[in-house]
Amino acid sequence: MAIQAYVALGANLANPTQQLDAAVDALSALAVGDSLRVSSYYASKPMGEVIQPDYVNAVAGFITTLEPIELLDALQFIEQQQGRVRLQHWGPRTLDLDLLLYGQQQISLPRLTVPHYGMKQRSFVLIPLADIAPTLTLPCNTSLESLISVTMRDELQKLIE
Ligand code: A4P
Ligand code: MG
Repeated sequence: MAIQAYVALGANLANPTQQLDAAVDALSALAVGDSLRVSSYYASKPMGEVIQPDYVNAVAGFITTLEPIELLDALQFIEQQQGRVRLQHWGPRTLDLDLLLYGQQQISLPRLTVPHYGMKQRSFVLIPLADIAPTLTLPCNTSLESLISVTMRDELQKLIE
């Protein structure tokens, strides 16, 4: 079955934009036909207490025939292939690919929770998602538009259209 999936991309390397470009290339191989859509890239301040560089975030949407766990495996493979840059031994992972939505399915497995647990609160997820899916409604019946507040736009800086 063909399902519309959305994936959040995040990186905070010295050159995270290249990281996202490489991830987008890899994601295009998972997409049915030319169904891949990619949002603008946005710079965002790190969420959370950890002191770390600013992020570049984006969202990609595509139609896939992979089952949810197969898709998660594919995303984790891309993280491993292109995400990990060994600046130091046991250094941090610098590409994050989160499965936001898998059609209208709600999934609760040990390895996979969909919709992604943080997506409704995160400007760096909601705003790029709205670039490619402005009229989207989440499985909980909430419209994407209603989750986006005015101040969220101020938290992001658009880098690339
Ligand atoms: N997992 C469960 N559900 C999912 C899902 N829907 N998509 C499991 C992907 N993975 C899912 O993830 C840990 C485990 O979650 C996986 O093994 C998978 O089985 P991870 O990517 O290895 O670890 P993580 O990303 O460090 O943890 P987590 O909780 O996903 O972190 P977050 O919440 O993604 O936060 N600030 C800005 N501005 N921009 C960012 O992108 N990202 C983070 C990471 C922190 N601050 C940020 C950003
Ligand atoms: Mg993650």
